[in-house]
Amino acid sequence: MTDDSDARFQNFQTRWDLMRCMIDNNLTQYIGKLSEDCPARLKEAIEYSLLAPGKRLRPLLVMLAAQAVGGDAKTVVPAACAVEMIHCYSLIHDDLPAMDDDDLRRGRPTCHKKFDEATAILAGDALQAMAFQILALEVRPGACAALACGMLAAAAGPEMLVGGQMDDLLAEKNGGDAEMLKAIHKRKTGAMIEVSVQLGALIGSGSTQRLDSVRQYGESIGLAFQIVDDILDVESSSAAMGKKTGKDHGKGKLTYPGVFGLEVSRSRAKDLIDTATESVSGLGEAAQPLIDLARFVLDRSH
Ligand code: GRG
Repeated sequence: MTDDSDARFQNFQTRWDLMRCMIDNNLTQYIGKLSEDCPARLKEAIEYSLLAPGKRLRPLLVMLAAQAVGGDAKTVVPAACAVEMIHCYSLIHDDLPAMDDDDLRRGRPTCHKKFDEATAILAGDALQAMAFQILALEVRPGACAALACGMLAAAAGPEMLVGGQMDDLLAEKNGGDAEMLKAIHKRKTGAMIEVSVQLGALIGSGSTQRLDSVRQYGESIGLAFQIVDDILDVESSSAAMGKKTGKDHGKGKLTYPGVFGLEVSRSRAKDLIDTATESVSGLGEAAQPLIDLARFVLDRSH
């Protein structure tokens, strides 16, 4: 890296840390607002999983996309929290014995290990409902809130996140080809990343006009993120990732390195990051943090 890009990356890291802090404070407040009607054990499980040290990549995307279209990142914090809640619910449910059966998440015992399976299922269910409540009540104007709810529901629903997860589980048993692999990645991982930037652009600009300018970016980094995740599962350690690694191959999971090999996977991830970068270059300086984030997705080690 040159001195200039080094300094820019430092700035980007600082901006990410500040935004992560803002998100964590708001997530803490949402949990704090739950009344005594929410059983203490459920609240504890929600707090345990939601405030665990995740990267907060999707909330960051919501906030940076808002800024890229000329909006104020603070106005999209509720939507950023809603997206993190859906993401967190999906991780809790994915870790259950009926799905990926994992013991470790974000460097800690998974929710069902710390509590029990029923509590983990309910914590995930609760987080999903909380996300839509926040969008419906805190995004203004009401028409924008309705559109945001519809977009998040579509990304998290049976055709995208849930459908991608279903096909992922089926492919473990029945196998699949390159087309199936891409369709799983697009829905299981890509959809939530794509909707994050779209919500940021929608709520940040107050209109649907800028959605297309960030949609291609979201789609490209969503796919790149999953390819890099597959590569890290082969190359990284559990300590660095905060979750068990090296298990995709053993479980017969359909992965990019498994289908295309590591070399092709690395080169495909790089091409996608280049496409993401080009797709927002027309937005000018305001989109530079999105470009820096795309670089992080490619070079990340966890
Ligand atoms: C249960 C409906 C349902 C869906 C589960 C999220 C998911 C779908 C599966 C998790 C397994 C996995 C490896 C998914 C692909 C990549 C991914 C989403 C990784 C986790 O996201 P990060 O790295 O996690 O952003 P943190 O903890 O940093 O938030």
